[in-house]
Amino acid sequence: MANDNFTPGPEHKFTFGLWTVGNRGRDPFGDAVRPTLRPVEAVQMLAEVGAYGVNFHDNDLVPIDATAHERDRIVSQFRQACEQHGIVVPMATVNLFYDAVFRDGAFTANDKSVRAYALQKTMRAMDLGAEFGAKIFVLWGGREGAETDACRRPDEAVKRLREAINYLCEYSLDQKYDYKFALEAKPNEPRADIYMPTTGAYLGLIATLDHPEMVGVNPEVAHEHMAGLNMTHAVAQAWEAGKLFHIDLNDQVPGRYDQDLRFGSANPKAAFWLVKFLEDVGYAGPRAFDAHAYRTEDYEGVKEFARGCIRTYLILKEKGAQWNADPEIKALLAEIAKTSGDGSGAKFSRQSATELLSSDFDRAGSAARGLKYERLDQLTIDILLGAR
Ligand code: GCO
Ligand code: MN
Ligand code: MN
Repeated sequence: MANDNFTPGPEHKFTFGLWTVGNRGRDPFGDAVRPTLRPVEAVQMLAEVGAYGVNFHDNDLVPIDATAHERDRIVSQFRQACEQHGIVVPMATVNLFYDAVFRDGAFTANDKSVRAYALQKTMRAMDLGAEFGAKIFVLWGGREGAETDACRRPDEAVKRLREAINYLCEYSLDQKYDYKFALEAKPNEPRADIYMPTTGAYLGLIATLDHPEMVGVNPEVAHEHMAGLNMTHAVAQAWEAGKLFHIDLNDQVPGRYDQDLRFGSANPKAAFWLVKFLEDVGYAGPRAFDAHAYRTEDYEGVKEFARGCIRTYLILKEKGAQWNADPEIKALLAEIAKTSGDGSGAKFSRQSATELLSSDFDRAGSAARGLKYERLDQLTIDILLGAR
């Protein structure tokens, strides 16, 4: 491979949340290790590393207790920074997890005044995102869960969640914001259990909403890996359903705390299949990195981290193109294609069922044939390790 020019462009739509490069390394065992990075400084840094856009929670930009006057000043400074550095805001979201008021959940909390406040806060966050032209609104229900199921019947939580999303869809329509909502699942952390633990669970909920066409998903690598699942399969199901409205890229070793590692740094092979899938199908939405730098880093290290996310994506994209063009891989895929058919034979009719029922199959012959997936996978590894 001659090309070492992995330069990001606007066509790649690489974005970072303010909370990602602005993460100060605080964890349950230790305090911040990096000074505060102001939103305007984050925008400058993102431009420097080649990002296309920035995403934010309402309170990443505007403190929860800001006055209207402060809000306006912050918004105008931030807008200026975005314009100056050519950074766009494709996605906005709302923080429904940090403040103590959300300790029992937001849309699913037992206290109806908390549920109403969560709606109000989200509508205001939608107003804020719309001011910056955001068309995607992510909802991550980090606190929508439980430590003990004594607190409420879980089906009541599902009903409350549905009601809230329906309300917010109507608000978006009423305000002509043209938002697409992207629901982000996570199995646990910060709650012991979160109600919508996987992307698949949200896909099930979406079908029951008043405006399913306005709502899709925001799968995150780390969240599917925390549940021990295959991220690419979750993404593929969402894509096939027309529901892949956004994606959060990072990395995570299963069975650990929420690590938010640099994209592709823990499971490069899984990251490869994911990037290859997104590129093969032509996913055109933002590629959002929702990760943060190691706690060992200063802001130079944070830039290394951000550049690394982008670089790994672009390397894997090139590896995917190499995989698709590899003559031996192509020959193996052609062999698979010989017996795979196009699926149309499976359409039911009385006649096709009669024919199928009276068919003879070479069961033993089919079962005896080696499928050569070992060779196919080793070729993949050779490509990934640079031996091909
Ligand atoms: C997490 C989540 C968040 C959300 C963000 C957007 O595990 O903390 O991934 O980073 O993506 O809050 O709503
Ligand atoms: Mn996460
Ligand atoms: Mn996320």
